[in-house]
Amino acid sequence: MLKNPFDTKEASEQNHLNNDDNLQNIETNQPLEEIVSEQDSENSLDFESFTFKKSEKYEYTPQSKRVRQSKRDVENDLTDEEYHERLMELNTNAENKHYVLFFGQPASGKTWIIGSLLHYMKNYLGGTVYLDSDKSTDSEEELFYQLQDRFNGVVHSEKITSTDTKQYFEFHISFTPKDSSKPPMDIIFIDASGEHSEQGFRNRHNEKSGKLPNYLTAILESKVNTKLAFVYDQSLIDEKGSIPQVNVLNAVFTHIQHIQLSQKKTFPKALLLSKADRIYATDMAAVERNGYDPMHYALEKIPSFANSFFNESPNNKTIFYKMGTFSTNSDLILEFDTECPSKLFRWLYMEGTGGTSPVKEPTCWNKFMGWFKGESK
Ligand SMILES: Nc1nc2c(ncn2[C@@H]2O[C@H](COP(=O)(O)OP(=O)(O)OP(=O)(O)O)[C@@H](O)[C@H]2O)c(=O)[nH]1
Ligand SMILES: [Mg+2]
Repeated sequence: MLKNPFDTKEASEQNHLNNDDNLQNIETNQPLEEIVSEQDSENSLDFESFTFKKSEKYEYTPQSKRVRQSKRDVENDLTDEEYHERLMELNTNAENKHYVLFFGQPASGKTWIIGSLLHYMKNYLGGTVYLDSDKSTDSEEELFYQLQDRFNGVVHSEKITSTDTKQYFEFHISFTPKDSSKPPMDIIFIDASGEHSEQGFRNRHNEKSGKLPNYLTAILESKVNTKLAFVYDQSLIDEKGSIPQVNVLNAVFTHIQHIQLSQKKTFPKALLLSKADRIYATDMAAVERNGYDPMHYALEKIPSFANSFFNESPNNKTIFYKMGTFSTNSDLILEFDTECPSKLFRWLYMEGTGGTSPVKEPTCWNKFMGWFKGESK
């Protein structure tokens, strides 16, 4: 059995104990080998074929009895052996796994964007959507419900805080479209702290810097389908002593280029201009100057990143990402807007399925009628 690199030592020991428990007779608590030998003497059946149950090489533990991890601890990098095991785990059934990685500075809005996608998928997207709890840690399940509550406007829901730098989160979401002719999809959203993106930028005073944490490179180097979202928040001010936001994005982009070149693959990419409600409220002149085009806006604001990003491929997308109306009092969403989450999800699904749309697309006639009635989309 593959060892889970995120498995703590105690958890593995506990797991082992559970396995031994499985070998006990539930009613008598008598070890199975004793029962087998008793039965063996009673009748002359050959029990040799049953001995695999006690074999040290193969001990099956049902999913329901495995010890659930509390979190994905990434305080230290994976060792070479753990990295190798993680790659093997990722590469198993890789073609059916769709990872989505979010990069960007702390507080740029990554966790909230993931929250908005999850809220859209659970509440507005036609089909069955659930978090696969068998593949989740306790922290992931907690954050999943915290995000749901926050977007559902539950009054005493906990606030979403800055993502912990000592762990990262995988949301394993299973999506089965209502229309059975459309393929189901397992999407795994990765929420990492902004500090882990910053780590990509070389700082001579920090020996860990200059490369991405290796739990992220394992995903990038594996054979799973991976899509990347770069998050840029124009409302964040580069503070003295901190790494400028555009340098973080450039550093991550460069690491991605190296992986792409060495492995001869290209990841689909999107640039999300986050907190677009704030862009519209405070930077409308620039939006107008750029003809409401997010690509031109990005080229004006962060030319060094945007040039490379858009020149890499015409398929690289960008969007002013808005998720609704925020309260001026606190980070409370007053009204949810499905437009951007639905566009982002549509892009993810279509990239993952080779062009199938997750929803019933309007016909030319419907589009015309919508336009006739004054609808913009
Ligand atoms: N107005 C507005 N505020 C937003 C939006 N998205 C996020 N925020 C606020 O921005 C802050 C940071 O958002 P997060 O999603 O936690 O940022 P992050 O990139 O995950 O940050 P780290 O986890 O520290 O890397 C939160 O206080 C949110 O309330 C948005 O679309 N509009
Ligand atoms: Mg976060």
